[in-house]
Amino acid sequence: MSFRRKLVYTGRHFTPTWRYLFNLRSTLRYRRDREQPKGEAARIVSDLNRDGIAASHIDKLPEMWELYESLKDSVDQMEGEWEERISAARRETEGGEIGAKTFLLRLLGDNPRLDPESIYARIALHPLTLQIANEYFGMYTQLRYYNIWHTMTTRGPARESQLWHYDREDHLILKLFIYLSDVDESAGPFTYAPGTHRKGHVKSKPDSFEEKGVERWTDDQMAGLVAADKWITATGRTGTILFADTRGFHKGGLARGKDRLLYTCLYTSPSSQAPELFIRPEKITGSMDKSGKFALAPPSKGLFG
Ligand SMILES: O=C(O)CCC(=O)C(=O)O
Repeated sequence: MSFRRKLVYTGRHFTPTWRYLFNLRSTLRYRRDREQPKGEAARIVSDLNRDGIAASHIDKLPEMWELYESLKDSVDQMEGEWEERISAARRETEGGEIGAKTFLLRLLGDNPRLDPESIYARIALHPLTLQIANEYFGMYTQLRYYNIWHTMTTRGPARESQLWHYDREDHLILKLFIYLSDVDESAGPFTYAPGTHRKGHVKSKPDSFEEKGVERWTDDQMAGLVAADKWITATGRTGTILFADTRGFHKGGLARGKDRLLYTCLYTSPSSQAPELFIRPEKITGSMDKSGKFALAPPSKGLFG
């Protein structure tokens, strides 16, 4: 890495420069417009700030009931239409190249077309989900992808994101997961080491190993950093809503007994290097509030995003 790239990388990951150099505009605008979250949303933000993860349930967020019902209907229909493809993918789950994540099927494809009117975008851009994301970041955030994940059962050893790791695309990285199936221990629940996010109190990194050039941690290595009885294993019934800052240590998707179905989307700061995983239409149309427009603005290319 050249000296200049190293400097920019450090700036993007050092809180003051990340906020006041790379994301100044979205920080100041958010501070001017901010409305304090209340009730369940405030509780979610507070848990996120402390632990890096917060769980809720759709039953507690009535503002989102209608969208959630539409989401379930769309995904049920898709699962029906995809039956043969799911069976074919199931035969390929074991082995395969590291990186191919053969245990995971993305029902919207790897790069869905960004459609702000689709149920998948409307969930991510809902004023409540965006309020939680923006309040956690303290700035207007951007949406980088959404998808439906069908995680299939596997028998082989844990690999890729089934092993402990952390994401690196930004200083804070917020993922929303909405469970569309009951997720118990046998369905590969998302698992998190609380306090390991950038706002958290755990600042060190245990010894790691490499999986095809990517840094990973075994359970034993992770237990050396955060005791195993403190890990948050996000089991939950259908309708469970999970927000997690995946800059903290996490793993998931090691389903031994039954499949897992969920909706997910990703929010980052405008200056994040995370690639957008959807294909943008030439013009973005649709009725969106200010947070929604910010969330769909093209990623910032330089400073002061
Ligand atoms: O499938 C899971 O639960 C883990 C997901 C994960 O590692 C991620 O979204 O970064």
